[in-house]
Amino acid sequence: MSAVAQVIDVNAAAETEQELTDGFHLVIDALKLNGIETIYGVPGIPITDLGRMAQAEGIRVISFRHEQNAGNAAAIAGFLTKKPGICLTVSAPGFLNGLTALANATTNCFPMILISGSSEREIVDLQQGDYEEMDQLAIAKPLCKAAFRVLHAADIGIGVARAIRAAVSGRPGGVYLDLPAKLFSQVMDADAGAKSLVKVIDAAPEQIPSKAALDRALDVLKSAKKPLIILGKGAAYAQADEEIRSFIETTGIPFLPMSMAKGLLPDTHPQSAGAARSTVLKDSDVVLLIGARLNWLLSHGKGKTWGDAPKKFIQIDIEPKEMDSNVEIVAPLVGDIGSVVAALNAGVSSGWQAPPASWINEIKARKEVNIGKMSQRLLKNSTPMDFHSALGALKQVIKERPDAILVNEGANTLDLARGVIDMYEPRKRLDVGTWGVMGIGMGYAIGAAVETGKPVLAVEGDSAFGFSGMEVETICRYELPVTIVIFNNNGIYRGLDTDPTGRDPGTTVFVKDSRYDKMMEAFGGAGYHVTTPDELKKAVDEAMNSGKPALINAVIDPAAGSESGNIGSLNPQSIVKKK
Ligand code: ADP
Ligand code: TPW
Ligand code: MG
Repeated sequence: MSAVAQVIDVNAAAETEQELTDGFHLVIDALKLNGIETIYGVPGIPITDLGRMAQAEGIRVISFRHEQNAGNAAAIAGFLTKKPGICLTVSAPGFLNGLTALANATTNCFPMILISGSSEREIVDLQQGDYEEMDQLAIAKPLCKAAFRVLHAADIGIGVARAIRAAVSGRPGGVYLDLPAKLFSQVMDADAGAKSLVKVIDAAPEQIPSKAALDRALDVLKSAKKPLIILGKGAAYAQADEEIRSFIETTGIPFLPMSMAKGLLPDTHPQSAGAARSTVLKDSDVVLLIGARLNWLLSHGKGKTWGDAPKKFIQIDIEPKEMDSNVEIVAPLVGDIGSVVAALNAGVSSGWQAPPASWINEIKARKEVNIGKMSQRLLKNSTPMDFHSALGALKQVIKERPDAILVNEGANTLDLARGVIDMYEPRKRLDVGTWGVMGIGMGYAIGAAVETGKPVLAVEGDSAFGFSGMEVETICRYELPVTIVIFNNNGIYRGLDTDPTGRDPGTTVFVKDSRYDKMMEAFGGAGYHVTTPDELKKAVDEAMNSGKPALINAVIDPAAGSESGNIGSLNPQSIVKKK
């Protein structure tokens, strides 16, 4: 062989031996490098193989029946773990189905990343009608914290890193990552590919306010005669449980948990003002907000709910723009809750004066009256059950199983369960959040079961359940320890509406006496049909002891609920009466 021929031969061998990687593998490697263990999604062009390969590479891939539920699972994974939950969808319609969950995550300050495959850029941008054509990046942008598109395999590492950092740093939220179909089969040298990956260092850096800001806050708090601490879901998210408990117990200040902050300290804690909510909002003089916004859920910090007495607000939040958003914040503490509360703890460690006894006693007296009234209603054994008698049974369930995760949605089913069921541990109550959105139920239940391995009890209005009900198949397929209780009152709020013309069913009612338990049975799970509190308690216990998927259809008096639960006053009223 000539020398020249020999050289060519060697080069050819080197070329075939050169290791290659491609877009598929780089996306998976980038996620794995950053500790992502689970992907929630729905397969299809162009991401079917991405899901398959991710599964083969050891990532857990949970396939749903609808992207919104996969997105909700990812969002709640973010809330529970402080790592972004990943939702993977196909282009246009799949992307849009996931987008509601992304927007909801952003609104609730949960970190998640929606990764969607997309169509040919050249065709999309010329609007030539590609398969599932849509300018997804442009549509996602206003609905999330950040949106990125990766066009070159060599940029996948950077793209994934930016998405992760954007989701969890500062105020957490949703991020969109657009991956065009062509990217997945782009090939590059494996070594260069590996070098292009980025491990995100210190994704959510500690942020500590100045000494001046801390002193200012402590001075205001010290001046209070009737102090109150409000804990929001940001406080639950922060996982600063011990610091928060220590601050509250050292200062002796009463606390009021927002819905998803319940359990940060037990609802049965002597300092809990949960059962005296209206009194403490009205009568307090200094309010310390920890990871709670003064939005509609707190009547924007003003008006009748807050009474006439002058009030001073101190606020701990990672987002500077949150300060003064609704009322003046006299002592802003911009920083991460863990660091800020630790710094406050250092400031109150010696010689802190407990709040005046008159304030503590006022709250105690109000609590006793309200708890007394409530316990009467919980014990009622009426047939059909009303919400309270059914909830009496579930209150007992959570008392006996404080580590179970409670998912809750509906109107009456939500508002009454929130008030009745005491929570004992942090991040165990997951619900409709800032938007009051229906449809989070099964997604949150699946996400919570997958991320924590804990039993999940989903307490669902019959309407609320319908928004994500098909995922009972997913729950059965992955054999998740999820027990669903449907409060079946034949409809939305109540089951009694009629069409005044007599033509159709009323707008808020469903098929009477439906048997949701049969849906679960269709996929191999256990179904129960119960009509009394005792039967309900027994069925839930049996289901939760089994650790297997179960659905309990709990018959509730269709006349028991009120329009929109606790927020009926938000309904606009018509003043024109048609004959
Ligand atoms: P809730 O609905 O329970 O009242 P919100 O969702 O209104 O709670 O408020 C949560 C707040 O917590 C948001 O303003 C968010 O910026 C803030 N937050 C989230 N995580 C942290 C954190 N680690 N440190 C400080 N603030 C945080
Ligand atoms: C995405 C409006 C608020 S509550 C609710 C609806 C439809 C259902 C209430 O009926 P349910 O509960 O669940 O049976 P109960 O116990 O009172 O009978 N679409 C979305 N979100 C919301 N919030 C609505 C509609 C709504
Ligand atoms: Mg209902």
